[in-house]
Amino acid sequence: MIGRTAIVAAAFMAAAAPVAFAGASHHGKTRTVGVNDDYYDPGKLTVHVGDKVKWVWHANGFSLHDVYVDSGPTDFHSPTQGAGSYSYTFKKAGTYKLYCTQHEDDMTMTVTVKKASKKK
Ligand SMILES: [Cu+2]
Repeated sequence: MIGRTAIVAAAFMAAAAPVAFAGASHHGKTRTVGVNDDYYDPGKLTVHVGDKVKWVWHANGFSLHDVYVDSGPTDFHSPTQGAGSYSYTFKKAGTYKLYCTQHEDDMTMTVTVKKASKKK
């Protein structure tokens, strides 16, 4: 009888574990930011840890732009390009000040990353 109880307990834990994991994790969303001449649209964005931000170049192709972290919990940067897209999944909460190295005074944006929200 002890053996059987242990198996039932193990089966219960195996069944419960994925549910607990799903409750604690955040299913990431994707937010899109336009890269234009010479601004990001939107210039401010709030996301959660686990969310992906996809920057899509709408520039005319003659001007090159990129996405660089000026200050923030982590560094990342896109290639300098005239077209295409670049995606980054935020893993650390905090405030990221981003800029384009080609237009550094004019072309900036702020991404606020909040801790992953728990699903109800
Ligand atoms: Cu630029």
